[in-house]
Amino acid sequence: MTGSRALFEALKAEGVRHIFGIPGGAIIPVYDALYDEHEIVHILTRHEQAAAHAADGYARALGKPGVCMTTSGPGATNLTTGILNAYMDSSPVVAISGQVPTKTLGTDAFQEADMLSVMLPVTKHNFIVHTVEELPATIRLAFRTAMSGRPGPVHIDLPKDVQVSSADLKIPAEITYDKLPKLEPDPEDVRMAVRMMVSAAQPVIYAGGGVIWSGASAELVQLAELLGAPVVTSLMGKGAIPEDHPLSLGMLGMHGRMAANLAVTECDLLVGIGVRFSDRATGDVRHFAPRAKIMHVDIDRVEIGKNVRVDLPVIADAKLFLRAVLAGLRLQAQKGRTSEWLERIERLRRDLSPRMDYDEVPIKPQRAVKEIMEVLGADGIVVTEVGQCQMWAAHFYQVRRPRHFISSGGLGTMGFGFPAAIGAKVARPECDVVNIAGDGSFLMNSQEMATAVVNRINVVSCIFNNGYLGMVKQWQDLFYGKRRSAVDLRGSPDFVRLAEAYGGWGDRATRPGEIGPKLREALKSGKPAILDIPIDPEEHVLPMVPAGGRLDEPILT
Ligand SMILES: Cc1ncc(C[n+]2csc(CCOP(=O)(O)OP(=O)(O)O)c2C)c(N)n1
Repeated sequence: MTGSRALFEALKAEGVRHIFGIPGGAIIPVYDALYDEHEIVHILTRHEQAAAHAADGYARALGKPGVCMTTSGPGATNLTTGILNAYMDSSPVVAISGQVPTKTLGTDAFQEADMLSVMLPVTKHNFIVHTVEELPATIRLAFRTAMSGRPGPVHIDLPKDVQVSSADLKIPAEITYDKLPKLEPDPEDVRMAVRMMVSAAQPVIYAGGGVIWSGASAELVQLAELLGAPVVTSLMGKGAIPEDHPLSLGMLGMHGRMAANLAVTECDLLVGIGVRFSDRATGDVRHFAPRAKIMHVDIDRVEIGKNVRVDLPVIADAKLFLRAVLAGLRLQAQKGRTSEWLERIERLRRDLSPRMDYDEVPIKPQRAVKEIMEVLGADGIVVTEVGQCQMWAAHFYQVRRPRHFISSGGLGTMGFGFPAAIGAKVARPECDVVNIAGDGSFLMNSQEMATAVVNRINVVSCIFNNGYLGMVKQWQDLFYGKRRSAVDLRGSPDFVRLAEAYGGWGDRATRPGEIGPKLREALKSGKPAILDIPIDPEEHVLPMVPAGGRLDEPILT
């Protein structure tokens, strides 16, 4: 068997069904083997960065690894932003790149890039396959690494001579990720956690992407209900609890909901599960949850104590921790909180619930989010680009299921949304997928309209078109005396005609009330679509906690 054939056999043993990529000289033997491969579908993107984002969106929507593949040199380096994006958000992307033959490594051969060095700081782990004999075990190890513990991206460098060499190779048996070992919590930590929860008067749960990756949403809701504790989430945690649940307060942080930020400020116990306590979530750490004991449950020990002081560290899989704690609480016949804290939470929810029913022209973004949310219901998947559009979605959109909100959190990568939406739709074709986009971000990977049209990947990009790099403008307006520097996006194409030029569906909604019906039309069009929504260009994302500010001191107007 050649290395190239072995690669596909090994990928199938990992359950791989889709690959996003672009070929080139150093990976041609693999693409030649692809010619005879009928079980794996290869989706040719128009930029390698988009292939990485598509694999990332695929992984986040499905809960399994997403795969991308490129040639060496520029093809491989084009992956870097997408791989770092996956790393920052703990997404299991496996990236495979061709490499120059082993005997020319280090000679500045044509399209040689030292990918081990490039990928080292942006991956969970990376490999170079030196001989064809190593290949099957390396693929297994790469997928295992991506999926075990805290998920993350892995890069495999595959020299051309390894692709064409033959050997008598044994491909490992098919894997099921559910069987990977999970990290059990220490029973003593569980006992302590139960004790802290029982004695708290005003507990808050802060849930993140770790809850979603461990499949612990049901347990999270049970804990919230049993404990009488509201749940706030990080950006990655959106959907961990249905956001229309009476105990859900939405996202916290810089662009979080006031109710979430105030509950964290007032609580006496904060239970962080699968979260990073990132600076965008905490604001000034000296004033973050100032009255609370902090419990931090994470599968990755390096996260604990990194950003905030922690009273009880627990290194464990979120689902196993939650199950153990639930068992402990039931033994204590925990009946839930006194009504005072829950009444306070209910008041915060009611009094601070954000307004979305604007009917002005130009359209207010809050109204646009409302109409999109009503069309998609609980089953649709929302992906976002980066900027104001993203934060309007994060603040206002109520996500009801895990894996139904996909956004670039840690890296904040403009151009992520559209290819990630393509990946999500490939992973979950039964779901409507909408990319909430800014005009600037969308243009960073708009060439993927070709990928979507050719492969009939019918996602809809709703472009919140404000003619600006809006989030930068917002910072300039608020913190730099309205000195708008290099944020005017004049020169963008007519997005309706752009969609049509690619053979997609395009239309524009200019008045409130038009977005819902036109989005329905787009979803029914049977084509990838763009709905251009000119929005009020002066609108800011508010409330906003300035960088390094206190969660209870937001800018309101
Ligand atoms: C690749 C990349 N370049 C630059 C930035 C810095 N940045 C953050 S938000 C933003 C503006 C985004 O504009 P747009 O996509 O139009 O969305 P809006 O904020 O207007 O909703 C910029 C330039 C970034 N996050 N990513």
